[in-house]
Amino acid sequence: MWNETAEKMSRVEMRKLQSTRLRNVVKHAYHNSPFYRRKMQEMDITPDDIQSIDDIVKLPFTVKQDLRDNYPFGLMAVPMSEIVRLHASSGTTGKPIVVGYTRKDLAVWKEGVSRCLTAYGVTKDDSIQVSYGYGLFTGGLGAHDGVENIGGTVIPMSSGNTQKQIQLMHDFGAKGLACTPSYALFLAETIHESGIPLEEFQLRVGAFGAEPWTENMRKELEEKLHIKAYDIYGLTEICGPGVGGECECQDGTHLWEDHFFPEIVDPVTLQPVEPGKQGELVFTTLTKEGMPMLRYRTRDLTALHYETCACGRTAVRMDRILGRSDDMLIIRGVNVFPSQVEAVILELPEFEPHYFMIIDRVNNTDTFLIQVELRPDYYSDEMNRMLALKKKIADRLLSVIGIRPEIKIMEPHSIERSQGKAKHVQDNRKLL
Ligand code: DLL
Repeated sequence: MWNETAEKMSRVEMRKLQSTRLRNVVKHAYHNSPFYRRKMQEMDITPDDIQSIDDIVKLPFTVKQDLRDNYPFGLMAVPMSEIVRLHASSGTTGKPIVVGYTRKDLAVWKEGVSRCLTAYGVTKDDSIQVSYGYGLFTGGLGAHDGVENIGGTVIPMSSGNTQKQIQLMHDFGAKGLACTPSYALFLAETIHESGIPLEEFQLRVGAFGAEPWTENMRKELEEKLHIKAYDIYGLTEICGPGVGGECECQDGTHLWEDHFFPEIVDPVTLQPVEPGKQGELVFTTLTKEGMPMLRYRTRDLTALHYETCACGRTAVRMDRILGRSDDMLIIRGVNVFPSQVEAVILELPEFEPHYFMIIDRVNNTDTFLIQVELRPDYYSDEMNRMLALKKKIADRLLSVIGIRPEIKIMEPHSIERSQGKAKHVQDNRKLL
């Protein structure tokens, strides 16, 4: 373990540490962030009302719009002279959100990524190809710093230039690959097409995140690349990749809760839900200086488990992210997450893991089309066989998500490959 004390702390000790740190961060936010002071005054609370981690429920929530409203630097709680790095996330609409980090914030962030890498079995003897985008996106630089921090060798590729990625991964003998799962899939496909035998690569670990992915996608990547594929989770507002990561047990994503305190709340009532139950993930940064976040609503839907993991870590484990509440589609009244569609497509051997969903409204009725590529060995000129395959996938989707989509079987390679976060949905209804 990278930090055994923190990763294996007893739950009682952890609550104590979290209580001390919460008191400090609330004082810091109250005294140094006009935004939080106003919010707390509106709720008629002062830092004295926060004595232990149990008092966290008294604090106000923070949402993405608060960051937008205070663009660019309104939420900084230190003078700008203390900020050594800025990152930003554009989202699809409106102004970007901007996050500033002090030197200490960067150290905590690096530590989070280092804990993840160590949990995957990566050591200072390994080289890791970082194929997350570098720049304002936190993926590239975040993963980069984590690799350097454990003394490993970084290959700072950033995303894109896929042929060169393959060549250098091969020539430099990268042991690990850090990128989005969808880009990893594209890289796997490109390796296969290059004709270079997989045995000539030394890859054995993937650090995949930045977008929802399923267990079936994990299997696919592990088989196609002959690696162990691990989850890494994070978001710009909290620090970037390394808020948590999986361990060798691949049984939930450990969250580094000595720095980032997680809660699960009901997204409608905002009341806490019981451990193990699904809801919206909310984070409070316990040690952040530059831009502390109190009860930040991530919109990510998941559940938390507090039992000690088989690896010995006590750090809370998070289920795979089902999706974001704002990514949930309501089609003919049925709630559909793209991750559910992905799980079905990947469990059927006839189909490639490449799909695109188009939702529209015709004559006041929602239409739901899924384009999916067929594996070349299943291609046939016989109409009946193609119809049977369409029926098979539509039936399976009906039983899992409760709605029957129209299926369009696509030629190999016709669906656009992603080099960063994949885009799987086009909802034309939003344009109406
Ligand atoms: O995606 C940070 C990151 C970079 C994480 C590289 C992991 C690896 P944002 O662009 O702010 O930051 O997007 C954050 O992406 O709220 C989730 O919805 C989603 N997300 C991130 N990691 C995962 C994951 C980065 N492992 C948003 N599984 C989050 C599912 C994830 N969704």
